[in-house]
Amino acid sequence: MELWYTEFQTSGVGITCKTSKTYHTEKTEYQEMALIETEQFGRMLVLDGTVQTTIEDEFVYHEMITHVPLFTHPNPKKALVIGGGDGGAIREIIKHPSIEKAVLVEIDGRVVEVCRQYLPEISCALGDKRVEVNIADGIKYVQEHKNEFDVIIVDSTDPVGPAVGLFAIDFYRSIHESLKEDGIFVAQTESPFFHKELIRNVYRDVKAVFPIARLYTCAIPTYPSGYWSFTLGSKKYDPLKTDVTKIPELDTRYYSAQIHTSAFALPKFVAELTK
Ligand code: AG3
Repeated sequence: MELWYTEFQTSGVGITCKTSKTYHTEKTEYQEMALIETEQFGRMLVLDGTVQTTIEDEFVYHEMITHVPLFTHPNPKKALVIGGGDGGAIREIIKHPSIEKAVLVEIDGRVVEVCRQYLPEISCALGDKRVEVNIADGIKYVQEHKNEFDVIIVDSTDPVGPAVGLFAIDFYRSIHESLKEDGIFVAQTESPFFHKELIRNVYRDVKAVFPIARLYTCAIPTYPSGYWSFTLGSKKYDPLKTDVTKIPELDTRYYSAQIHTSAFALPKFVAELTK
């Protein structure tokens, strides 16, 4: 018998993957979690019915949420990831030799534990000596850590349930205070096809808090519509002014010096969301 898993991305669209194994299911204190084997994308982490990451396409998201801000900053030493319990963003951050400390603040400790067990390719850097893992509320954490980070990355789930507060202007204000005077912030901000209002609102709020706000996109097949966005807020450095000739060759498969700039070239219907 064939077994297929569907995420209903909107009331009228879903993505369906053939699965061969369920490694783990659990109802944690915060959400429902499943770790399954899919034929097309390999092992897949699902939280509250939404695909979070898969072995085959995770590199796109994790490279794009990290290297764009980290190469926009001339010398990032201390980075914070809020959410991102799978460890993929942390793995990319520690590829930067200037990084002295990478802090992960994930609210659900079970996500970290299950990803350590079943997704070692993604979670592999969580034990690195430059990495600190905190199981805590990211909103409180930034309120309690002022003027501390060069880069803050918000690697959240969709803006429902535990992540709602991570898409709010008050949170962006706290992030602004938690960054040093030349710090940079990036958040994942959903699909330009399916979540236009959200992108518009986040961009407007980030622009109200940071002198520089930018939207960039990439292709991620397992996320709604396959086309994804990130919103960046910066106190000083503009990613469009990065001297990309200075970006060294990194061990990446999506991000490159050329992509650093081209990711900000938006189709007209997406650029519209920033006006
Ligand atoms: N966090 C963003 C996942 C959003 C996907 N949404 C959905 N499938 N409806 C990814 C976590 C990876 N570190």
